[in-house]
Amino acid sequence: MSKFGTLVMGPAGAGKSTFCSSLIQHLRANKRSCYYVNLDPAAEDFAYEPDIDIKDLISLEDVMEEMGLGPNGGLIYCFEFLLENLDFLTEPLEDVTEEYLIVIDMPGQIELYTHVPILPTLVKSLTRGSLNINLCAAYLLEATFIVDHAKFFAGTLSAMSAMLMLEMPHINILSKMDLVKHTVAKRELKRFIDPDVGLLDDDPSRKLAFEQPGDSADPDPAATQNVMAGASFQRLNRAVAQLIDDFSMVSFLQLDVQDEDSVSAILSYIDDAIQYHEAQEPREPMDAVDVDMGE
Ligand SMILES: Nc1nc2c(ncn2[C@@H]2O[C@H](COP(=O)(O)OP(=O)(O)OP(=O)(O)O)[C@@H](O)[C@H]2O)c(=O)[nH]1
Ligand SMILES: [Mg+2]
Repeated sequence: MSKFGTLVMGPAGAGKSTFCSSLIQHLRANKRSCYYVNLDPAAEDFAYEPDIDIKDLISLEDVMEEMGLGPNGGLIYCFEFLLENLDFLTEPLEDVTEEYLIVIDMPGQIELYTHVPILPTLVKSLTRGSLNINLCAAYLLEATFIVDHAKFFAGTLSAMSAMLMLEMPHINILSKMDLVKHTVAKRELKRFIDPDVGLLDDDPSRKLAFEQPGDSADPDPAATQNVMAGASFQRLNRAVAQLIDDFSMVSFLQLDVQDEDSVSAILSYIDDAIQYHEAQEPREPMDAVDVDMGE
């Protein structure tokens, strides 16, 4: 029996929990079963009650109080504790059947995705062994990041870092599109959907020091005036952006949680990535709809 799921990740406040709720709402409206797992030990309020909540194992508040740790160290402690007590997560998941979509809501601390090897271990235990869940990562980045082009590339890099670290099917999502769709032209938006390095040159908020009159064609990044003017930093930024652009490693889907079609489109990408529909039993038309046959 196969199992299917999505791991919803991204920086703090990117809209992960909101996306999980709208995904669950959409699944329910379409008579699909879903199994909601909260792995954020600091999360308090839920639109839908989680089927598994890490807080029943360990809460960030208790860890911070008892271990004298801050929020980030506390979170790492919670995940290490979860890895030592994986049965808490894996045992209930054993019974989840193939028609379910397992929706896993992750915390927003970025170091979890980039610095520490906790997540790859967790993902391996979910995707291999007896559970063998077909899992797709959904990495959310806030659309408002596009206001500052360098910040957008930094966010893109964090998405890429998670993608390379986890080695699993992965989609990137620009969330909160409602906040930018009336201010950014469609043509301009396209350059963020498939990130284009030229964005760094066009950023009105950051004038490129290299392009000041009198600069030589190939300035020395180590020269004091270039370092002081931020020119070396700009050059590094551009090299990193060029790498993302050259390899077409990252592209984004657009999410507007208020728009049912947008949530539905993202779900279809997830379904494709995990081959959800291929594993479902064909249903008789009569199963799907209750038909009143009359007397
Ligand atoms: N305008 C708008 N606001 C949103 C959207 N999605 C989330 N928000 C708001 O953004 C804030 C953060 O949303 P969450 O869903 O809690 O984000 P999160 O990624 O789960 O946050 P953490 O778990 O704390 O990392 C909340 O105030 C939401 O109401 C969206 O699509 N549009
Ligand atoms: Mg959340």
